[in-house]
Amino acid sequence: MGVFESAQGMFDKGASVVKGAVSGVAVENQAFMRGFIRLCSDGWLQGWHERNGGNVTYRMTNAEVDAARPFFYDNPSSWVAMGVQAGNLSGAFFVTTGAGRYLRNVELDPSYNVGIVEINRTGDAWRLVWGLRDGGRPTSEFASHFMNHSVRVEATGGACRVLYHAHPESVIALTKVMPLDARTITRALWKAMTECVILFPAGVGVTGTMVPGGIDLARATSELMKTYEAVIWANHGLFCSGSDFDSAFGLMHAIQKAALIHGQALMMNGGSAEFANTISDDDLRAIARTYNLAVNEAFLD
Ligand code: 2HA
Ligand code: ZN
Repeated sequence: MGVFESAQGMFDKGASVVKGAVSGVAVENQAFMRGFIRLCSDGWLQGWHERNGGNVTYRMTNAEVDAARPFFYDNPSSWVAMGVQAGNLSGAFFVTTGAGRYLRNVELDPSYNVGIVEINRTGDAWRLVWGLRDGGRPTSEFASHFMNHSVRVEATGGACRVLYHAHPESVIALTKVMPLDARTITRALWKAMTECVILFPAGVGVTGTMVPGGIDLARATSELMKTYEAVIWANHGLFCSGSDFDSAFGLMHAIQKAALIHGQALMMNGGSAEFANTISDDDLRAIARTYNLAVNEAFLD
């Protein structure tokens, strides 16, 4: 099929709004949205998204905005103040999951469960330009995502585009039994398997138990995200960043797996973390040297 797909064809593929004179590939079929949808489905299949648990945001490129713009609403929503401000995200466009909507359902009906929001010039309000049909709003954690995009854009020279929050059970379980400090938890995760220090050499940040969707959680996370690519929310879940969907999903997957291994080893070992065979600090240093990693030295003995 050529560039001018028939209106019926677009509906068959799940397109939301087919405007009279619009041409081009429906938003649902554009590569960035397919990547977003796949991450949601993969997270659901991992078991990390009970009910409406978890949320995802993606900062679009200018070319992606241009390709999606013909499908934007003729009348966007009015501006909604976020209560937080970030000058470096002025005019940005984000794909976001919807408050109260289920990641499990994203694949079935993207334009109901996912939206595109535009950020205003002052960087303190959003408006809906696509999707989240029937009165949807961005995720309850949008202020958190927004502040953290601002921090990660700064920390990565603009490379970070994806923030992904999930409820991976082994990570949550670890926060019930371990001291809630980044050094202790990072060391346990690094020592779970040799890949971990390669995947998150800066380590993982940790917050205490906080109100979900609250501004305090947003602020605490964004302070930690200046240093870490991922932050564990005690008794809640994990917040990961990445330059693309694969890296954000991969980081979530790796940290969850490391937490699972650590928890299983503890159980097999009668609750003791004195394992017969572990990864020593010298092993971690050797990996860091070999792979030229900027490992967080403060977390090594
Ligand atoms: O989106 O996971 O933290 C629902 C949540 C809130
Ligand atoms: Zn959550």
